[in-house]
Amino acid sequence: MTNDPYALATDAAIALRSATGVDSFDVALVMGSGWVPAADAIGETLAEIPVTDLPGFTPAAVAGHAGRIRAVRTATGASALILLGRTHLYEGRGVEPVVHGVRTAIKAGVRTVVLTNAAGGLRPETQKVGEAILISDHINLTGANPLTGATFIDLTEVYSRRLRALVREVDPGMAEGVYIAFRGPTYETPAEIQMCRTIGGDMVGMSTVLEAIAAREGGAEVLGISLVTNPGAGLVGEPLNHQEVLEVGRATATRMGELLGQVVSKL
Ligand code: 6GU
Repeated sequence: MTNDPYALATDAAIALRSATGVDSFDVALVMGSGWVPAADAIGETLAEIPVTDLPGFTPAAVAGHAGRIRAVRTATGASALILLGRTHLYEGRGVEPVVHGVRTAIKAGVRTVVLTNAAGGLRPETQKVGEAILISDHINLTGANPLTGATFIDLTEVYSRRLRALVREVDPGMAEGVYIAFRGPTYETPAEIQMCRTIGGDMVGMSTVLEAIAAREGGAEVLGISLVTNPGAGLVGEPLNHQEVLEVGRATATRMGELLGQVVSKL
């Protein structure tokens, strides 16, 4: 097996084509924790395989992160690749496994990448638990970057204005916000949450930003959506618990699946 991550993604895309019988994909959706049930509303399943059937994918390390890839045909005839679960930087395998799914999707023809996540809310004054928020921009505090060398790519519009406007055609009331990513796996301290508010964050999590950068490098348009599962530490209420985060995600998943299905059909 190659140790060039781009060649590995090409190999995975070839294996993906033969495993699913789909020649080229239009859109990829990465379903974060709690978002997996939303996948069912996006279209008719053509094939589903464990990610570990493809070169370069690592088994899911955390409960609630399924680690499967589904090929779907939408009502409008588009082919979608749904990644059920993702690899996180906090798993300690480095940055390449984190972005391998997005790179594979792009090698398989994808020009649109939808990244979903479960996030902490930094603005309990205006946000509700269970609310889905469009990501307008990000602040990458993971300390990592999927690119190396003199790849000075522009990140002025990582999260496409056009795609955000498409979502608002379906759900005009959806708010936008800036997503801050930490490496994890710990949740933030109350002081870190205060810092996030001060520097302009609206949501906080442990994913998405590296995949978004890899997608932009690959020339894809990116849509990001956070599901607010709880307020950040110290803002209000009880301390955080991973089980609660998963449960809140499940409750809104169906509604989000319908929204994503409608958005994908407008691409
Ligand atoms: Cl409060 N922080 C982080 N980093 N990730 C989260 C979260 C908080 N809530 C859900 N996911």
